[in-house]
Amino acid sequence: SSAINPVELSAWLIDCERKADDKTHFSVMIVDDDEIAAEVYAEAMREFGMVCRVISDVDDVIEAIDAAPPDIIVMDMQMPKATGIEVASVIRQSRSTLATPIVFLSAERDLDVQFSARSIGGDDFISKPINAYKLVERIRMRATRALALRQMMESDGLTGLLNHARFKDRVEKEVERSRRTGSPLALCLIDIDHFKSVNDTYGHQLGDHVIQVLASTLRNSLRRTDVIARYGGEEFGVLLLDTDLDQANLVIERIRERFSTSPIPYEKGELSVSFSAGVSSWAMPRDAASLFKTADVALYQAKRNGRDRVVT
Ligand code: GH3
Ligand code: MG
Ligand code: MG
Ligand code: MG
Repeated sequence: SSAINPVELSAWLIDCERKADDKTHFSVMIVDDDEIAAEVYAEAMREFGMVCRVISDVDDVIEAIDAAPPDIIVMDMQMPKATGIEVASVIRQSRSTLATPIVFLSAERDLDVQFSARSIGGDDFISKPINAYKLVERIRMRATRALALRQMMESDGLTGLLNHARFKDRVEKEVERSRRTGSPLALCLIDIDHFKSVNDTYGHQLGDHVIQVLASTLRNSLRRTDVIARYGGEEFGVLLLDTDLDQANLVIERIRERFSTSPIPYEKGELSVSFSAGVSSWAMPRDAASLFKTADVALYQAKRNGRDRVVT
């Protein structure tokens, strides 16, 4: 994996900010004891398509965040039960909100207070009063940046797919969910066949290109709700929601057929590549670990049986 170049990163972030629509669907939480004033800001945000909640009692903040984690938090400084800085410090302690941007909104002009707001991890400090639309713009920029960063942290650099760690998290979450709802879930592990010889014969660059082609084949063939990841070097993971083993087998088989019969053009000709896949469904195993184990065994069997096939 390559290191992040700070210059490229900031150029890319600026680009993201430019591309962001006027109508964005960020979810914003405003924490402010002055509910009436906060609602004025909230209304302006809603006009721009944001989903906005006002929490006026600091005792409700953590519960509200757990119920629906916001993309960004706007925090008043002076509140009767606790200061905004105190509430923010608590929010910063939880792993799930560690990176959620917190924008302080305050009439406080004391530089020391502004400094402590920054030092506990505040992302911005905005002085009240501020025009509601100016506030919306500041919030939109902060949230866009934070979402773009998060997306980059969670995705694989070569393909833009989810990376290994995030994929495992998602599978665990979805297994939990389907355990509750009873809806089926299928996991598929895909490994490109004889990829070493692709690299050896055609070079690493074309190897990388093959990985990208398979990534877009998967993206174009699956539903938006399905979860696709680059699981390892030339290995992919696919989580099919609301899909049982038979359906998953059909879906992956169709993709296998399409991929292995569509040679990949390159400057000197065409290159035929295939993959093997192992599929498991959650109805058999009881947790994410055994879901992975079963799919892995099936993949191994697909390789043993001659590759270019799907085994359930
Ligand atoms: P098999 O059919 O048994 O899977 O054979 P294989 O050659 O694909 O074997 P294996 O899965 O063990 O080898 C994977 C190879 O993929 C090894 C590694 O050099 C190569 N590889 C891993 N990541 C990348 C990558 O990001 N780019 C390129 N070009 N090659 C990669
Ligand atoms: Mg206040
Ligand atoms: Mg492999
Ligand atoms: Mg391989």
